[in-house]
Amino acid sequence: MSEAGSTYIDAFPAEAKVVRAAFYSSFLALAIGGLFGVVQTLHRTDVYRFMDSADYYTVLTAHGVLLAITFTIFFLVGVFTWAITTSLDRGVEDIRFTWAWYGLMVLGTALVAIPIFAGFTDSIDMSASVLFTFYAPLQAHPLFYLGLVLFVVGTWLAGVDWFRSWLAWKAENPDERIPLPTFMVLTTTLMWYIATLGVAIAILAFLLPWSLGLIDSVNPLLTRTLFWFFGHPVVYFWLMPAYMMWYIMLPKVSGGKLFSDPLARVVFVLFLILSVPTGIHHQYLDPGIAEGFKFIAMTNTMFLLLPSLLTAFTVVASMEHGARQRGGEGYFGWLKALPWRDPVFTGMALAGLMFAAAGFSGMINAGMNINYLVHNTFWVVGHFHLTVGTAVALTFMAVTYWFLPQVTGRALWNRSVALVQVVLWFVGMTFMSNAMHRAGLLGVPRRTAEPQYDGFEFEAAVGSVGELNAQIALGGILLTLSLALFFANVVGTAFNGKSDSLPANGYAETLSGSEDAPLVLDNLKLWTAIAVVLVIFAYTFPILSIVDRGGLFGPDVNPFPVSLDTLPVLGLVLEQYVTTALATAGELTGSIVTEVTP
Ligand code: HAS
Ligand code: CU
Repeated sequence: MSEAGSTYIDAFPAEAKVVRAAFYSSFLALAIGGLFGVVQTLHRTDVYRFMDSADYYTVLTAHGVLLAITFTIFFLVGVFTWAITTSLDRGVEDIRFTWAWYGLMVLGTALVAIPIFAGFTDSIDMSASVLFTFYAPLQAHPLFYLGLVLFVVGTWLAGVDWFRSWLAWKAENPDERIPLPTFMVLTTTLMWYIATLGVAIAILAFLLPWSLGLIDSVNPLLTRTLFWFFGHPVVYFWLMPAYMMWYIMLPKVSGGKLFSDPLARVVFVLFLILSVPTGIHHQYLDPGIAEGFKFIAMTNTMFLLLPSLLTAFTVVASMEHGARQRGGEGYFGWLKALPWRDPVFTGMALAGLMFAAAGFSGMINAGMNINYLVHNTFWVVGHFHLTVGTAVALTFMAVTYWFLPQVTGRALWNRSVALVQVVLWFVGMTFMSNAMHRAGLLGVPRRTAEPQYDGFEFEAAVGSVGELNAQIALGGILLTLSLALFFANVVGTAFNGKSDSLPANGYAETLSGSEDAPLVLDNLKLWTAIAVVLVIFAYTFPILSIVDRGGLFGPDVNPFPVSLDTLPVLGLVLEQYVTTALATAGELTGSIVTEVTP
């Protein structure tokens, strides 16, 4: 680790610039995406509507893509670059390469944004209102897919950069264990490489050629399945950097040490192995995938709870160790000794607390039968605002208060504002996501601009739809206020004077260190091989049977939005239905008559 007293920017000035650029890119996405968030809550709840409901889906796409993809991933590539350079104590091999992958990610984002924003105006003949889950039959302008490809290739090259650093370090330190933060970055990157294969195939083989008009149709179930092959593990791509912070930063700011380095390694290995072969748990309600395959995905998902349960134990144990170092006592009394006035600590602790609730709603989603109750309802939206919207986003905001001085050399503008900000996020999210979960149980649908139907009322056993809407809108407003405070601190810090008395760069030490971890844990090749085998087991047969029945390029499926040409088709389908129904009714009556007539 770098010498005591020096900040990250002192030790690695060139790298600090890239990390800072990545953070600022991430915050820009957070600002725009966050603004769209409050527009949506107010629109859906009918508290304040100023846009056409048809534009809701363009807003939703921008909100989802900017927050779930741009904000999270730009932030995490910054954190990972910091983690690699700090824990290996060496700069990147070639800073031009580092800027190149960052530049590619920026270019990709710009290309994705153009068609999304063009969707707001009719004067530009372009749109990409396909939501964050961009599978067929929704179709976007080719620029959207092209931008996504460049963005993902940028992240792949970032991974190459991190692996290069590690290999160079390993050549000089052949007998040393992989430092824990580097281990976490490498396992996460390997998981990401496997996961993104699904989305790369979906885009390059199907969606991009389809939107370019090179092929007439695609098999929607196939592109959905390839999307979820990536769409589930991407959530761990967001979570694992947040976990990294809970393992290496939270114990330090709690005043203690990480309870167990070996357990942390086990957790990241489990994520590498199990994140991908579970994606079908997003497709329990998709006809065309046999129940058996769904059952396998469910079983894998239940095993995947294990690394998070281990994390809950290890991280809370580390916090307790910190609290006892600070004089905390008793079964629960130690909680009081934690540094609750420190926004970095409090933000992360509240994010963890929320994630405990998020884990429960995740377990409910994961149960095949109970999923039928919540799928496509507002419940799911509640779930992912606790996970990516709090466990991840709040952790990222909290650690920003630690990182900003490290990458700018300036003291944080205002710690009290930071503390209010993280608490406000927690409170806002408590209102919003709790009400979203409850609304989902009443059957209120997700992805809908106007969820209320004419002549139909959702019935609430407790409270009312009005009360739920009020909580959702209130929560959304508190979250927006919280974001405003966050940006005040980011901008205020950027304009603060340089400071000489900043905390040194570094992370938590361990109670039980890498010397206690079996060597096999560092065998990345072995874990990757097992991960690949499990993916082959989980996906080969479902994909073969989807292609077998629906064809590689599918039946002739028209892209949405549906044009009027489809109306005659609908007429034909209806006619078929009626004829078949009449015929069946005729046969049935016939057989009943034969049965009752002796
Ligand atoms: Fe999920 C849907 C199942 C975790 C994100 N999920 C989604 C969607 C998103 C998402 C975005 O099985 C919607 C996608 C869409 O648009 O359709 N999810 C799970 C399960 C987990 C899980 C089993 N999800 C996440 C994470 C996400 C995320 C993490 C983002 C980062 N999810 C599902 C399923 C669906 C789904 C189905 C499909 C639903 C449908 O029908 O559409 C598990 O990984 C959760 C495990 C977590 C735990 C909690 C452990 C507790 C900890 C806290 C420790 C406390 C601390 C603080 C540190 C077991 C680690 C202590 C503080 C003190 C003061 C003491
Ligand atoms: Cu999932």
